[in-house]
Amino acid sequence: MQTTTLNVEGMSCNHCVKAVEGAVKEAGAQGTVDLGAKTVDVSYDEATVSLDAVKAAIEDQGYDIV
Ligand SMILES: [Cu+2]
Repeated sequence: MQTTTLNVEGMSCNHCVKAVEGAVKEAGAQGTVDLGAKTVDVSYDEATVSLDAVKAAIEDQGYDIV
């Protein structure tokens, strides 16, 4: 299991938390948003999930990874 922290701009409320965490989950990973820190802790199995796919899923929701 691989863990990484992404810095994500544009998250402002619980709807954003749900959108981002849901997108990460759909990409096959687990995400935990920290709204105050503007970060997403992502856990994933690098054998089956690519971090690029997780990032793309978040960006597809309209958020920017910085
Ligand atoms: Cu929001």
